[in-house]
Amino acid sequence: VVQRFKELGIFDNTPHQGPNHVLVNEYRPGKGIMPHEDGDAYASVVATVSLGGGLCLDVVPKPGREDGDGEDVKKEEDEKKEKEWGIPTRIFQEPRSLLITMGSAYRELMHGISSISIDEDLGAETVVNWELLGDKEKIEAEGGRNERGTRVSLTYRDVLKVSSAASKIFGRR
Ligand SMILES: O=C(O)CCC(=O)C(=O)O
Repeated sequence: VVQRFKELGIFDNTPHQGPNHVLVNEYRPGKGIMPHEDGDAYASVVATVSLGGGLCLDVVPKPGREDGDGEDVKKEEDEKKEKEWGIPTRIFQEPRSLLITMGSAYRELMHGISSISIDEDLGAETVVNWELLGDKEKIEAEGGRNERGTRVSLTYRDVLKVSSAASKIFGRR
């Protein structure tokens, strides 16, 4: 996998020019993860390999800063960008697919997975990567539904600060 990343140049511009961290997550049907951002500990590139079942990744805006009354206040500029990007949206993560999240998609948006067993209403209007899917026919045959199986995701990242204790043990920085 890492060799393929190199060929594709995914991590060419990150400090270690390759992933030094991989997180394995398992999602059984009905299990998800709250919308979040991945933060500053990593370079702003994530490569996600999906195995097993497919599911939708929800892509949502970051909340605005709160004003004194606890109301969300958003910059007009942010709202304009979100409109232009069609946010909120969904990315269907097919089995054996690779999703690369980088740049403003990494820094300016949040992602999460709904805790549901079936993704519904899947189609060109509601899934941003619809045209890129390898097997949309399968979803179409199910009437725009995806019954989730167990999905295992591998998320590869470049951790910016590798501790010197770890580098003594693993012999790498
Ligand atoms: O499994 C995924 O595709 C998302 C994982 C995730 O959001 C994370 O590890 O931060």
